[in-house]
Amino acid sequence: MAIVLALVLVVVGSIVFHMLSPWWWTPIASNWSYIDHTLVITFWITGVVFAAVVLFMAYCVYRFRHKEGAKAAYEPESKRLETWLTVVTAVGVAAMLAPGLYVWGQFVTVPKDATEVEVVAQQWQWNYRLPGEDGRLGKTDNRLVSFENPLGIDPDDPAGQDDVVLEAADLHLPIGKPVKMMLRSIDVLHDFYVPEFRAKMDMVPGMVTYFWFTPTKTGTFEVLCAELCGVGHGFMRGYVMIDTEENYPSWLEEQPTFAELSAPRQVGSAETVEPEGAGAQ
Ligand SMILES: [Cu+2]
Repeated sequence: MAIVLALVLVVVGSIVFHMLSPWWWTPIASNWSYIDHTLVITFWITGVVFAAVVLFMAYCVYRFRHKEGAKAAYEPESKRLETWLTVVTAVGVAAMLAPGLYVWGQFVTVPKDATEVEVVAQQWQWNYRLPGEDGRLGKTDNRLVSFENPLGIDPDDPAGQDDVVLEAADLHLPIGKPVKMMLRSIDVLHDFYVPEFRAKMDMVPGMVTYFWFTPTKTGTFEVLCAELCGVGHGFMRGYVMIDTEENYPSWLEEQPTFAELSAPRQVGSAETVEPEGAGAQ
């Protein structure tokens, strides 16, 4: 009887904990409420199956408890039961997978009016690149990455000259505008994750992964790396600020472009020629 009670308590306790849990997801700040719906569907299906299986166990422990003289019947196969279980399991698994595939299709189908925003991960910081006035991002190549050119932007591509470069800085985005997040890594695997946007994706060296979303709330949202990427992984954090449409342009204007960042550095390197020569003596 104690085991029966314990099993029932596990079910009731799990449901109560789920309902009253303080560890619930953050308020959503993007268009991806679909992601939440898929999670709720999964919770329902796994929750019902979990409760049914454990309660069935409790029932069996009680109903078929030891009785003097009672003998267990040996029935290794039951076609009816197997068919029934196979069908129910298949339907349950399909019901969990189908919504995910449906949402995934939308997650990577970028609307035409989305602005391209590049996220460049490295050990252990977040860099970003926004298109300049031409609305296009210039070409990049990881072989061009250097101290002067941390994002590896191709200096020969005119489209890249006006690109806004944010090195280890916070990203700002305007509210209500769809953005295509293009994810790159210049060293190891990382994963761009903003819980409030219900969006995350791996960043793989040598390729560009992407998803899109529309910010629906202004505010400051934390960026986390969701892929163990070395000793600094836990400190690989940043912020995305969602600005109002009026505030956004004033922030954008103040950010440096690739051309601006390259120019003073060339002057700087010319100036350092003399001290270098002096140092050699
Ligand atoms: Cu990382």
